Amino acid sequence: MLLTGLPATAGPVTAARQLSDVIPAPAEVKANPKADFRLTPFTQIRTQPHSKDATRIGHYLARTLRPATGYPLPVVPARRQHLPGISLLLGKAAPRTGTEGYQLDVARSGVTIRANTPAGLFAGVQTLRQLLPADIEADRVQRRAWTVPGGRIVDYPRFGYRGAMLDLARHFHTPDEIKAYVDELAQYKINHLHLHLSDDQGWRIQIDSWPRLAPEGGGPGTGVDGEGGGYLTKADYTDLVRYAAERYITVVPEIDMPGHTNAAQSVYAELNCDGVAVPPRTDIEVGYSSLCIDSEITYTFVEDVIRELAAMTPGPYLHIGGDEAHATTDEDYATFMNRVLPLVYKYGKRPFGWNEVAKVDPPASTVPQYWGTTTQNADVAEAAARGSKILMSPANKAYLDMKYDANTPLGLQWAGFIEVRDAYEWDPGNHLDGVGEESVLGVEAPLWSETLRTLDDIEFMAFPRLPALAELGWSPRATHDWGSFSQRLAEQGPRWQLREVNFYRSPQIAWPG
Ligand code: TNX
Repeated sequence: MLLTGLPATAGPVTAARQLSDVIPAPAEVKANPKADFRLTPFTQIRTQPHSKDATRIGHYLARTLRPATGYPLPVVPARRQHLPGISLLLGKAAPRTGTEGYQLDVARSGVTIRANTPAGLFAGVQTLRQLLPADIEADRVQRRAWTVPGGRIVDYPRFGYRGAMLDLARHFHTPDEIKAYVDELAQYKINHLHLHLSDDQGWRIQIDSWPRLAPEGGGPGTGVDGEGGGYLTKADYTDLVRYAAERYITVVPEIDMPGHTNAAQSVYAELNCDGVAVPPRTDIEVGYSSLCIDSEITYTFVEDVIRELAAMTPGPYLHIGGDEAHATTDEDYATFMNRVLPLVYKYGKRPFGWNEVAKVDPPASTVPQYWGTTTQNADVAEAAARGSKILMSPANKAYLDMKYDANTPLGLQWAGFIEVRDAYEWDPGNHLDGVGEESVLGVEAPLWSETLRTLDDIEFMAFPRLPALAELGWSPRATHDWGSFSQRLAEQGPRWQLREVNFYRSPQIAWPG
């Protein structure tokens, strides 16, 4: 296509953006083709006066836009009289934008993002970023026009919880790798990062009252095939929590129990019923380990871990796992959970558990996370009927560690192959019998690490499926449309390339170029 008024040296011209070309799809879009805005070397970023949050978000936006534009984009307090620019304002947003939404107005004279909260402002900034041409993601100056399509977006999420999970236990992923993932999550309006911090193959978080847990249970040689050693110190964890919070992402820590506990039981003999430490394991079998249900030291251990984890976690949730406890009898499982759930409340947190936790009739504020592959689960339906909110992660739709197809080099396939379209074509509010829209807390995309080593591996499994799940969590049901989604997704490809994010070139998507 021909763009007039461009310098002859303009870089590659990609198709003009439409106001609706955003993932996740915005709730309300009203395009006005006569109102396009163009960034110039004189554009200012103007933020809500006296708001530290707005200023920080302004600098985040400036840092995002400077490398490719080469423009200075100063961040200044918004005043009455001003030149064209991008304004980030708190307050006076449409009430339906709630606590995470925003309203974005694009006119020739400027872009204005209004939100009732900093989280909403940040979400609006992610939308603005996607509305600019893909070249905006380049790390060097691109000589071209930087046009934002005109009109108005009013946007807000369908579900309050939109999550991604990383398994640090099977292979440890470093804080820098986790941060790189967080940066990507933020762009798709994911607002929770669930960290699976312990499992049979590794213990990945420092616990002071059990000082050998992490250095030994997470030391060199731990992890699948002995290749995933490492753990987070408390300082690492606290820094990660802060980094995520600056991107409006809440960390949800998980200690998996009473099964998936071989690593802890290999370090501390007293956690075993016979008082003998089990050997460390580096294979990928599941369901063989169990804490000793009848021993008091088990509950001392669990309380110490929960207390320390709660103290370093500002977010409201703490995940206690509870899946695949095949080496624990049903009776013991109930005994264990009925002692441990109150401990989570005691330290001020709301428990999450994999859906097996629903078997013990937990309090309604406990959140079962559904990971089954069918559309029926009586225990979860009963929990919903008692008032529980359910987190939806059906393994045959939402598991990012499932292979795309038979040729995918990484991943597992026990829940089937999951191509992009499979990840997209389901309705979280109408997936499980007896669990309707109002019983759904949100959607989470778990990524288990049995086969993953590097950040490249993580990215290859997450992209392009993660944006599909992000859209199911954020966008209104009425926007759901594979044709539209697959086109919008195609346009993310060049952005990932420019950001050096690895992704699977799904044959279902017409990637440009
Ligand atoms: C099942 S999902 C598990 C994990 C594995 C995963 C691999 C769940 C709650 N438990 O222990 O890592 O499958 O896909």
